[in-house]
Amino acid sequence: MIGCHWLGFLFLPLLYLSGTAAFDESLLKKCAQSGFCHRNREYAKNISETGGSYYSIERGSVRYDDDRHTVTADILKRIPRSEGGDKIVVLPFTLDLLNGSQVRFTIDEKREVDDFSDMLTTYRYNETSTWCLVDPDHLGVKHSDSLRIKNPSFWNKDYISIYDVQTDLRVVLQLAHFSLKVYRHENLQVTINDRSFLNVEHLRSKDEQEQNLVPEEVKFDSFYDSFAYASTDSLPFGPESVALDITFHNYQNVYGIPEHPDHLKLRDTSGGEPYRMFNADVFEYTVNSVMPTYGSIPFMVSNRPGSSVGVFWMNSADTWIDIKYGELDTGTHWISETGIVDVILFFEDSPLKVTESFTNLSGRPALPPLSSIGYHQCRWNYNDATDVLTVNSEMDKAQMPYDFIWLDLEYTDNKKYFTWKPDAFPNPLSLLSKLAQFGRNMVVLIDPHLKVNYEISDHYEEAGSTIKNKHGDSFHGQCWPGESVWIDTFSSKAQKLWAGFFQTFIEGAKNLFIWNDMNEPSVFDGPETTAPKDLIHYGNFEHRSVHNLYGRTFHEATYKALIERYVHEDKRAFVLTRSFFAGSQRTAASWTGDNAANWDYLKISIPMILSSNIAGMPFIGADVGGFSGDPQTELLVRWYQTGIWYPFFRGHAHIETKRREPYLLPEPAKSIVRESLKLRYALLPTLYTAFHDANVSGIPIMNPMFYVKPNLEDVYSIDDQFYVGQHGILVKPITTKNVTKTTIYFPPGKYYNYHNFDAFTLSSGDYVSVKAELDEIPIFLEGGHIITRRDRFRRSSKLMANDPFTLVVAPDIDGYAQGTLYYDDGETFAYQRGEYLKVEFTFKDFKISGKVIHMSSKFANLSIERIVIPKLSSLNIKETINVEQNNKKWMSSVKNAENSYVIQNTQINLGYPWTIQL
Ligand code: MIG
Repeated sequence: MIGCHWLGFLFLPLLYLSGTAAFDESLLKKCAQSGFCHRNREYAKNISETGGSYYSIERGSVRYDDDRHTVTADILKRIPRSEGGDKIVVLPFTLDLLNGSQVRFTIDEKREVDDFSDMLTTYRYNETSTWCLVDPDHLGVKHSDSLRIKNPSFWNKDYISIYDVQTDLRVVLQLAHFSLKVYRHENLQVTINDRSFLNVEHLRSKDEQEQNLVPEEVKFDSFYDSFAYASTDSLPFGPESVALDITFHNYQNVYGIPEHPDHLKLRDTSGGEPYRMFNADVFEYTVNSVMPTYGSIPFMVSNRPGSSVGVFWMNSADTWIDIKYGELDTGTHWISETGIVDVILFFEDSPLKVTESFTNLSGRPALPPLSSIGYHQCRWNYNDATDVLTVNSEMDKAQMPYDFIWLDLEYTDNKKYFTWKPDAFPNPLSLLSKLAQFGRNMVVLIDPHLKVNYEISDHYEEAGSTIKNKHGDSFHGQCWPGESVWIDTFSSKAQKLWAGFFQTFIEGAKNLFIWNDMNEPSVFDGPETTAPKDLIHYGNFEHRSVHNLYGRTFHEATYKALIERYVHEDKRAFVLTRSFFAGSQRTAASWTGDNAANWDYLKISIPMILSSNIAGMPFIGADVGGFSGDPQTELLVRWYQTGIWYPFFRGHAHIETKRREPYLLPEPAKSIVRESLKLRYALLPTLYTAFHDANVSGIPIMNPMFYVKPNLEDVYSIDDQFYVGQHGILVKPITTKNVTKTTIYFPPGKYYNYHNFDAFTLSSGDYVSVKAELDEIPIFLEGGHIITRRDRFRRSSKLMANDPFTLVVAPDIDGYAQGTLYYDDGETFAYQRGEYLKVEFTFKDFKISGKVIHMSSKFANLSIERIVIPKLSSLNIKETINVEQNNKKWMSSVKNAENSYVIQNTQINLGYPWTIQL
């Protein structure tokens, strides 16, 4: 076996050199090779045939807690025995109604033995929710007055019903054959255990295996892992999966559960592989597949006109999900290797509300530094300080704005994090201060694997704060530095140590931020290129229980460390993480990992990013250009035209690729990309407002069509076009080679071509053919919105800080438009103390006006320099026009352009109300 591992390790670097995009799928398990996945699929198949039922609620155990409005009970699992009598396993169950519109239930196992292992706690890991929920003890306000529990004499009945008067939500718990049904407005939405797939593999010893199976169960790989790379897994608890089915009634689609390289609308998995959530290092992952990638958020959304539901499966173990679309209903089957069942169901009017409620519980995305939504220039690797400064000045020469330059792996001295390659980077502080002069920042890579025998790893091993192997010794494995140990960021001691190293790392630099790569974690000689599942974390639980959560604990430790480092400056931190889990949005940005320079990866980047956006993790992007391989010029141009819409926008390239910084492009490609970069920068105010919206309500930054038009069934499967924030910017980037036109689906309404204000109106939704030469990005403004721009070219976002704004008004059919602008210092947490500006703009009855929602004097003098308004049939503007503000009136000149008027040099102060009557 060891030999096999080493072979894998030796071949890996070769794999990285290969030019063709392909992931070696034999490295990862298929469901049929995964013990618990296979067992549960078989169980589901068999139970569907036999109609067997082994789970019921014991009536006498039901309690209702008046104060907490929690129902608790025991689910009994009955295993028929050949010698007669049933073996009974007790599964404690809880049911809560949260905020009137969320239903939480948990199923645990009462384990009779408490000394099953010397090394491990015996109970099932139940803390995933503590990580997932911002405030696990106070899940929002419960409408205590509006709750009614029906059938208080439930012991005579077959069911218990809980009803919330305010939200008209009814939860019905069936006792004899355990099931849970949720009705909203008396309309059945969701059933749990509709198909009887509930399966809790309770604790048993290998010797007792036979007596502990129900007839529909199979034994495959219960105590041994036959997958070649995983056969050393000791499986100390044997089989212990949890699984159940969730049926969405009258819903014909499901979305979410990132991250998979697949369409936005999830596929029917019957007859194929289930979607898997298992954070893994998947170089050149397979496009259009259900394979797992670097991050996972076990949150799913389903939508139909007028109502939406969400499912949050709070389990951080290896998890598979089967999906079956029926004629009316959608069935899902959730299978986790271990842990408990801990689920929150969401019931709302729209998908936007579902994501909002989800992030209310799981945390809102951080408001990042404004600069971090500018352009990031990265490459594996910028070789030395001169290289960095050359890229910096070439970008300037080419008039291409950017904000961050990145250093990948090779800046370190022998892959020892917190060190620098001495000859290449003799004076990092001076390099960083040079960049600071241009308002620019640097990100450097720091990973969770620490080379053995150097200062940092020694500290960790001495402190006992590395991940342990099954014998309780520090785990050693192979990664970039060779033999390495892994920081165990489940321990607060490990986190504190981490923060300490950042305090002294390039002391004095204020523009240094961090990239956490390889935190799935990637272990070259480990099973499925990750950590063995029987490693042990602080708290004495197996890695198996927390695998998908580990990456998050690491990037959070980094985030905290940066916050501490910059505490005097009160600075926000920027951390990029490759691995993520539910809750990662609170502290980090992410990207879709190792894609390749071909059109398939460009195309798939859009649904991948949309899926993360609806799952509360909006600050995400894909490597522009494609990580591995050399993009052709056309592809690179189209990728920039797409990338400017990614919430996280970074050009990146593999170490074996040719240089491809955008200034190296030949003309006209170079100028086209320059224009794209400038467009991104011009739209920063609108984007930053979308980031603010995400920060306060958790809503997506890049929105699927159905998030903006939830009642329009025509858009439910569209995932190659999207809206930017809630600002009426509709984009369909070109992701196909040799294309000069495309068709876009437009919902009913009035639209303006962003580039020339050509307007058209559709009374019903329709596909419209649109021109898209290489220098054209199809962008449209939907009538009803006012967006904000900054049109002056600067080298970085920081240098735009005092620039005036441009408003673009896009009236709807009724001549109405509205928009908001959020603005703050872009760097510190002062906004949390009220230092920000929020302004609302309205266009109504041919009057444009600005209303101040929140004003901090710091920003009062920012100004609007220009207002663009398309020509409307009944509008005839003269050469000058009156602006009114603060009881003063003055004239502004009006430029008569082809399809629009431009009110120029308006000299409006953003911080006070104003009006212009056209
Ligand atoms: O195993 O640091 O996904 O962006 O350039 C490769 C080198 C390690 C993987 C990341 C990629 C990065 C590369 N890293």
